[in-house]
Amino acid sequence: SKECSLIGLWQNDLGSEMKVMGVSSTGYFFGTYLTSVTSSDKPISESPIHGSQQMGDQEQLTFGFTVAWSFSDSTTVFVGQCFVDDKGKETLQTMWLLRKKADSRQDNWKATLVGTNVFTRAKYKSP
Ligand code: B9F
Repeated sequence: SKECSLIGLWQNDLGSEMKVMGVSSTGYFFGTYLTSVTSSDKPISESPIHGSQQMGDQEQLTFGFTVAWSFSDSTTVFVGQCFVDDKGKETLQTMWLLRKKADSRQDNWKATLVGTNVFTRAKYKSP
């Protein structure tokens, strides 16, 4: 059937990789996120993700998760929905908000970025 599970390795349109390692009976899930892009000088490293998914309709489930970047002081939240096409191909349509650390309250207005990402399943690559 056309069920969607978040568990596994996903790659988005930027080339970032998300690995969902487990989903609990309450819909809590966790894993790691390796972004392909950054704009800081610091090297990129894997960051933990923590999320929540609806446990009902597995075909078009909605979810959200947070990435607290391990290599910077910013945080991104994603919300999305899984869609499965006729051939069983799963896509995750998401929107994200990235909160940068503002140095002062006067800089608060420019501290949030917004965007979209589409994720599809990736093959596991050996390290
Ligand atoms: O690039 C971000 C970062 C934070 C402080 C310096 C660099 C952290 C990684 C964010 C990755 C985003 C994209 N990757 C992805 O898969 S999350 C949404 C996009 N989807 C740049 C300067 C200050 C803030 C951002 Fe920074």
